Amino acid sequence: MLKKLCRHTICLGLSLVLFCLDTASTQIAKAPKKRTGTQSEGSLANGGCCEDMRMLKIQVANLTSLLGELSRKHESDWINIHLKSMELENSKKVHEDRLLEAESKISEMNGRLEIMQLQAAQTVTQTTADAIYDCSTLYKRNYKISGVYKLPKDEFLGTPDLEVHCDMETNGGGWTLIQRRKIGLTSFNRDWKQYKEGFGTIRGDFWLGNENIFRLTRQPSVLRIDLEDWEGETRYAEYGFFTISNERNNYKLFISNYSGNAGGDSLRYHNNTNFSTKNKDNDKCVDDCAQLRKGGYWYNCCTDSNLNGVFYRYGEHAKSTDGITWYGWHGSSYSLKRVEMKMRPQNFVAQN
Ligand SMILES: [Ca+2]
Repeated sequence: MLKKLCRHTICLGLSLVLFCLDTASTQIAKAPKKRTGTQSEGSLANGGCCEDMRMLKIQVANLTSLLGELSRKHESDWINIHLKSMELENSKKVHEDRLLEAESKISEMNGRLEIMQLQAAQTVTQTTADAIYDCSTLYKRNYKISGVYKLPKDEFLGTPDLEVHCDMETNGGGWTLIQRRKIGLTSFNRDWKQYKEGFGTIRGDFWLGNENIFRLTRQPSVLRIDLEDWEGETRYAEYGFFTISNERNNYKLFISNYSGNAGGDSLRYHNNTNFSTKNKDNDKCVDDCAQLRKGGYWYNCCTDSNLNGVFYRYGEHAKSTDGITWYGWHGSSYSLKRVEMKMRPQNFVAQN
């Protein structure tokens, strides 16, 4: 019938051709519908269980998709947390780097200053005949910046060269430091030989050495002790007369003429006593004070101050009697944060 109709359309116009094509496409479209109908009739013939099966399959598919969604959400939450922690870690590192950079710049500047001071001190000795005996001599030569200097070897006095730390500011300046506690990494529980020769680092914590101190006190000297506690308060004690004897007399201490605001003269108790270390008990006690107080010092029986004791940090500083103590200010079990012992000649005159 289609063929017949199409034969007629050859003689008809273009509009009838279109009609023919339209009819044909309708016929073609109908064909698959018929096939589908036949198939579904076949499936229905299998009974009602298939409907349950279909529902179950749908439920399983739904649950699977729900599980997938949950797992994706979980994963994305975890990734977010991980990213945030990485972000925090990075910003912490940036801050740390900046801090390190600042610290290294400061230390570099300090290093340059120290080199300039050393060069200046060396130049002085090359151009003058007078010995550079201590920091007060340097001060008189117009070196008024606090820091590390090198005292040159002196053939006439028979003294070796020596690195010293000069305080050119406190109460007129000109001070040669003989001891400092401020960082706490250097142990002061040392033997006789180490206390004799000196130990530690001149830029940090150190003991200048009993032999050097003895040499420096051969001219009439003043001793000054600067103290700082963990609250940032400072005190000082000054002795208008200070000297120590030689090694044969156990570097015995002589001090007098106290002045200051340190709450009391906590070095007087140690006046006229020998120096003791952990391997040399020269104290006035049946006990071994150097062993008990863990330092080298002019121990009596045993202490009213223990400036070479154990460095305790904040929080640990008020528990032991072997700390860096000054009884007149904070008692027998408060370890100080910072100490400087320094000396200069009695005839020192501060300049403006
Ligand atoms: Ca003893």
